[in-house]
Amino acid sequence: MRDVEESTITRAIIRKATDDWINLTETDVIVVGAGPSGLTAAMYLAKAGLKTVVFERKLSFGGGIGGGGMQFHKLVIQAPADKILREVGCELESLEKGLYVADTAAMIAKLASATIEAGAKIIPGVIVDDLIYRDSPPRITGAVVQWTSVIMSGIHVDPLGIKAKAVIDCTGHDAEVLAVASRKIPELELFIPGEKSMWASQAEKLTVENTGEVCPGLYVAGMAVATLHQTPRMGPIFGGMLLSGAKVAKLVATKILGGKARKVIPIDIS
Ligand code: 48F
Repeated sequence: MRDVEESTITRAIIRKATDDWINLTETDVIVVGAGPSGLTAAMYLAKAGLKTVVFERKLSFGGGIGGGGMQFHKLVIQAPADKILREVGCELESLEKGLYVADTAAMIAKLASATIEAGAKIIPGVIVDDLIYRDSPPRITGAVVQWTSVIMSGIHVDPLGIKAKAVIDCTGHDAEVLAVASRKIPELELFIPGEKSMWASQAEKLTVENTGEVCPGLYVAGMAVATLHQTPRMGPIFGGMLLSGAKVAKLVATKILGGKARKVIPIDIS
C-alpha cells in the first residue's frame, strides 16, 4: 500500500472542501434537508440544470425514510410516484394495483445516489438555522448555515451566509426554516399552525396540492407543507413526499429558468 503523509491527507481535505464551499457561496437553489422530498427536489433541480446544494443536519441521508413504519424497514409507495423510484433504480414489490412496497435502505441509497449523480451537492453535518432577507418587497435571498456540531455544543459561533435564488424548506414535521421565517421576519406574516392527525390519503393529496412558494425566494415541500397548511399527517406512505419534491423542483426551475428549464420529471405534476 502507498505511503502517505498525514499532512497530505489534511491538505487534500481542507483544500477540496473549501473549493466546494467557495463555489457554493452563490448558488441557484438551497434545499434544506436530505429526506425524501429534499432528495427528490434536488435531483430534479440538478437535472433541470440548476446549481443545487442540500444542507443536511445529520451525517446521514434519508430523513424519515430510514425509520420505515415504526422501524419496520419497509415503506409503502403509491402510483404515480413509483415512477420516480423506478427511475432511480429502486426495486419495488407489488402489493396490489398501483400500490408498492420499498425497502428503506434501498430507497435511501438509490435516491441519494441519483441525486448526487444528477449533479446536486449534498453537505452533511450542516444546519440551516436562519435566512438572509431583503425588504421592499420582503424576500428571501439565501440561508444562514452552521456546523451541527457547533449548535450541539451550545457555544456561540457566528454562522455564514449563502446566497441563493431559492431556498426550499424540506425539513419535515418541524418546518424549521418556515418557523425561523415566521419568528424573525414578521413582515412575511407567516403563521405555522402545525399538522393535523393522521388521514393518509387526504394528507398525501393535500401535501402535493399545497407544495409551492411561501414568499418570494422561499418554497416548501414534503411534510413541512402539512405543518404550514394544517393538513393531516400520512404515516409511512411516501408517494406524496416524492411528488411534492418533484413539484417544487418544477416550480423553482420554471421560476429561475423560464422556458429554458429542461423537462426532466417523468410524471405530469400540476
Ligand atoms: O423528516 P424528513 O424525512 O422530511 P420529508 O422529506 O419527509 C417526511 C417523511 O420522512 C415522514 C412522513 C411522510 O410519510 O411523515 O416523516 O418532508 O427529512 C427532513 C430532513 O431534514 C433535516 C433532517 O435531519 C432530515 O434529514 N433537517 C431538519 N431541519 C434541518 C435539517 C435544518 N434546520 N437544517 C438542515 N437539515
